Amino acid sequence: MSATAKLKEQFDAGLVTRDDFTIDQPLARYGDVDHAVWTHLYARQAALLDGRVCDEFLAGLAKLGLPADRVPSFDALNRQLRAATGFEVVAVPGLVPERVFFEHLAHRRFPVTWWMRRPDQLDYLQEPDCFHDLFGHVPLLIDPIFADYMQAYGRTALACADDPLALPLFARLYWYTVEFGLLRDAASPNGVRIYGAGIVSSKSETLYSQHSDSPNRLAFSLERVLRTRYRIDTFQKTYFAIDDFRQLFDLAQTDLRALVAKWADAPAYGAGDVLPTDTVITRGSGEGWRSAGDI
Ligand code: HBI
Ligand code: FE
Repeated sequence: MSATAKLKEQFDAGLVTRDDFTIDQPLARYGDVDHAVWTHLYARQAALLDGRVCDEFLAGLAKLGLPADRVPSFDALNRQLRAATGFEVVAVPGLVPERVFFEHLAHRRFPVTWWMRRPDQLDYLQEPDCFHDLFGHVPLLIDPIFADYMQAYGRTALACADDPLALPLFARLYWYTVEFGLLRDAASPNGVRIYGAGIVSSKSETLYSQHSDSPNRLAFSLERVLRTRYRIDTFQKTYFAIDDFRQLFDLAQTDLRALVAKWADAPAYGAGDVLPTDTVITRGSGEGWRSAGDI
């Protein structure tokens, strides 16, 4: 559903959306089913992530104090978040236009979809819902280094938001770090731990990204990621693993604009490609991959 159609749906539902696409979180609209879906997903992921997700996520989750048994109030969690890194969560109807998204990140605001998925969407939904955004993304915004990266990413992407050739490269960087990033950890299965929100909020991708023989796991390289297509309809064919969050912060200090301009019209690599120059942590079998559909 397009952002405009979603806005109309929200307007028709009596939810007034401001110019920056934010709304007041309609706490009264959460029913017992919404709270039950949150409770189920929270319990499932919290149990699964222990020992698989990075320490910074668990520390952030503990510090945020997200309730396990009901959809959280954004105002309540913003008190912890603001005090920690100056970030705050703002409620939105769903995916917002890129420029709006970058503008919020540049000002330490993270857009969180207000509605919860239905019970029949527990294992997959295309558009991020409140659980994906809040449980998947927000605990890491408590980490000062990760928060700095998110703001630096937003600022640079905003500066390039009018360049249609640059946008896909910023989307790839976000996809292979914030959404599906891994951390190198020799003591963990396949030498990786999880930090990307798209993995953290998904039972099946939590298991697949760390344990499956199918995907490639490669050491993160900024220029490689800027040139690599990705999947939005299946598990990732390739995951990129950073050494630590300082590596993300440092890349945001490089001249990202110049790098994006350098590669903006270069041919992109396929989502499952492995190059001779790659540092391969594990080379995937490719089992179950679909050829068409790389974004
Ligand atoms: N809007 N609400 C919302 N959440 C996102 O994650 C989001 C978005 N709009 C655009 C967008 N992400 C992409 O541009 C990023 O993935 C780069
Ligand atoms: Fe997300």
